[in-house]
Amino acid sequence: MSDCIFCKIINKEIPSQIVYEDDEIIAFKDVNPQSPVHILVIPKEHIESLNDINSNHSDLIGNIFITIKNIAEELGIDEEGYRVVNNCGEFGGQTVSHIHFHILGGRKFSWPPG
Ligand code: IU
Repeated sequence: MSDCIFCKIINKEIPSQIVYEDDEIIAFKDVNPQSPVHILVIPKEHIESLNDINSNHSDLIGNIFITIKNIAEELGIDEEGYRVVNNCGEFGGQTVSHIHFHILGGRKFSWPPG
């Protein structure tokens, strides 16, 4: 999608600090980190939100979560633990309309979220 900031990151029209990339997924450092480790994992396909996934995306979503686990291992946050967040829609706090999964680590988080 031409006016999507994350599509521009995927297409390298906007620079980002990429930590992982394959044919269908890219992961990069969040520009406004909320924890010592804050990575965004996104599909290259422009899917607006969790509301827009369907059974055709089953493999993609599975691969995203395997990628999340692998990145957590590579960044050394797997043993102490980390948080994976998807914000969906206005009440969920979604600000970028291209589905993304936050990996947050390097500090202890509280529950429930605000
Ligand atoms: P949210 O779940 O939609 O609120 O998260 C969007 C995230 O995208 C947020 O943490 C931003 O800091 C991050 N981000 C980014 O990393 N690079 C950008 O160019 C933009 C937002 I715009």
